Amino acid sequence: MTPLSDARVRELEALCHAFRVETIELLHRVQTGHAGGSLSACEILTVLYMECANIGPENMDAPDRDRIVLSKGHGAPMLYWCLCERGFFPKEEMNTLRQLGSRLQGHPCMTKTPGVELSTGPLGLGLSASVGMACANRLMKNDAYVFTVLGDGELDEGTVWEAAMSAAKFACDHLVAIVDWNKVQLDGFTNDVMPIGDLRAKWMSFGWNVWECDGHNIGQLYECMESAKEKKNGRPCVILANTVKGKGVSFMENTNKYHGKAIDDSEYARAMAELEGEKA
Ligand SMILES: Cc1ncc(C[n+]2csc(CCOP(=O)(O)OP(=O)(O)O)c2C)c(N)n1
Ligand SMILES: [Mg+2]
Repeated sequence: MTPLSDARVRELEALCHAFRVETIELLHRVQTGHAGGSLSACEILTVLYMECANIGPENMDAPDRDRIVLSKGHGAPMLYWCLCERGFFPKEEMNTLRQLGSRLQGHPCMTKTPGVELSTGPLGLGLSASVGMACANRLMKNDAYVFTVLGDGELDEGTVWEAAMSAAKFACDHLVAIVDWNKVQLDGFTNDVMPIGDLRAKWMSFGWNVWECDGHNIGQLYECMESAKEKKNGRPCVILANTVKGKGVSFMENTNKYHGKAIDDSEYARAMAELEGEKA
């Protein structure tokens, strides 16, 4: 595997910075939406959509396209920025986020929103559906990958582990799960709500290949995703991406306070001053 060039890494970093600014502006303007989990998943979704997954408006109807499932559906704003960037719908439509009648609801809708592979929102469903997609691909002889992005709080759902066992049993080696491992969920720190133990050992014991990386490092994410695609030992793959909830805005980082809270005017001004300062 050839690593991404420095120039491409810098381009994607700039894109992620723009996504962060646009997310804060948008969520402040519409006074709704999940900031923390969107900022945390920014690089994961960007590297998937811009580099590692073979998916775009041009092949959306092709059965052998790769699929991306945002199982932590509340991260929808960041997913929508990536879909805009790939040309699935115009950027102006983002202003309709979470409005009545909009195609861009608070959680992704596969029947309304172009590019969305699975409707999500209720946590714990995405991996099961992804196992089904991976098995169907094999039956249909599609050499395609399914990438599924999960939250770490989402791992408290028992269905995730049922799906993990099934993926191993059915030898889904074209399935790549990515855990947005920010250590925080809606109600507080993940370890306080439900201690998850040794996450790496847990996935390995469920029969998965495991990678771990800095989930805000474009180059590392790319290398893990490409290695997972190349690995063919009959086991599904998981990438434990160490992230920071609210990444990029200091007072939103490492807290559940901005999980789903509307951004007020003074928070908006502080966040923008920080983000703009970073760019300069
Ligand atoms: C089945 C289910 N239970 C509860 C919720 C409410 N809820 C939405 S997000 C969330 C926390 C998710 O935490 P995590 O998976 O860590 O996401 P992130 O930190 O990336 O935002 C909860 C409990 C839900 N969407 N679905
Ligand atoms: Mg979390």
